[in-house]
Amino acid sequence: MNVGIICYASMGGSGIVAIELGKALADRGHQVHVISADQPFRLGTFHPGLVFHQVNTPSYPLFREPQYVIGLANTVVQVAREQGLDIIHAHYAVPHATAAVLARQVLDATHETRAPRVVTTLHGTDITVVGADPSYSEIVAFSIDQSDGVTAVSESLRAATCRDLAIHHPIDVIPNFLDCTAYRRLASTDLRRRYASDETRIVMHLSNFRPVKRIDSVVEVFARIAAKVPAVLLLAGDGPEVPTARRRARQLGVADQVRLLGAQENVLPLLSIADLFLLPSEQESFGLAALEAMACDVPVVASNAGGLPEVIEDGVSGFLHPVGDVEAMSASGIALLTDAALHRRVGEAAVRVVRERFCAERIVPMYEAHYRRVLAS
Ligand code: GMT
Repeated sequence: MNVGIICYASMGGSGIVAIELGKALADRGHQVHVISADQPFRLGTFHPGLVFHQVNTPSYPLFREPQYVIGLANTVVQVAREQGLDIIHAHYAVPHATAAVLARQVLDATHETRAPRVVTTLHGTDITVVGADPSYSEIVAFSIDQSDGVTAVSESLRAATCRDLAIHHPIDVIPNFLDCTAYRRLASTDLRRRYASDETRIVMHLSNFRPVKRIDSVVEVFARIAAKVPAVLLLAGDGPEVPTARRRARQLGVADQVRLLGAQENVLPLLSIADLFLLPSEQESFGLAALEAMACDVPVVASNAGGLPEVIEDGVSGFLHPVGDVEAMSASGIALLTDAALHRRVGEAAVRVVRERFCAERIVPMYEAHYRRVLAS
């Protein structure tokens, strides 16, 4: 198949999933055209079968705002015509589903070729935060309903979409995935020594530092852990809540034990030196960062929000606690860092879950089957 993938270039799970799907589809013999405002995060170097098309949004003195939806839909029309796309796959509904539906309408109207079918994958905040906002909800709901196929990354997100946006279109749940041949704990003693002595435990958090991630809870849980166990906190990623992390670490007297690493393209070496991963988010439709940690044998302590219980089984492959319950989260963290048998058992269960349920070879065929169903309809 010839697939156009629309995604965000910025840091965030939806872009990562879109690019990993593009690479996996290309490896399976499909032609893949990635359409984005910029070279997406983690696209990396040349990948056979995968071509990147940049969206232009020319400015004009009259406009105070960039006309991104028009530029994106226009690029999709051009790529679809030149490349004969079968599928336009929009990752993150806002505004990608809208641009994809508009592009299909343009191609339908001109009758030059069979217009491609539109598949929209819902990732989380495109529904729960942005899409459900009354300023956008009518157009977001319309664009999802007008898609030929709709997928969501968890059952929880599927339910939230039907509830919050009154979507009528059937939604297939296709979970996020990892390239399990690459995602495994690396031997990285030298890197570990850079951050921690032999007795010091490494606690990690990785995100785009948005308010939904509850960065204050990350630092509060860490401070409670550090009061009992020698530990450092590695914070990877970037976003508006970075100053919150700095401020809270200073207030709690743990600033010297917190390292801000900034945006990182390759997180595998970092996850490979971690002993514990914290994800106390307010909302999380899936929690790709937790899955990445689990694949690297790192036990996760998270909130039981959204789709996280579909990824982590509480007490078996990680620990889940109510949003904001920093006391319970730190107790689980301390237990994991002081009980080697528990740490081993949870880490092994986490790796097993990833390998049994969330590897590319299991999930990518679900997308291919979804595309085939949509093309046949
Ligand atoms: O966390 C974000 O705000 C970014 C957002 C995105 O666009 O990448 O993340 C969402 O999509 C990821 C990939 O499907 C999921 O793993 C994240 O759980 C989800 N984030 C939220 O629901 C908050």
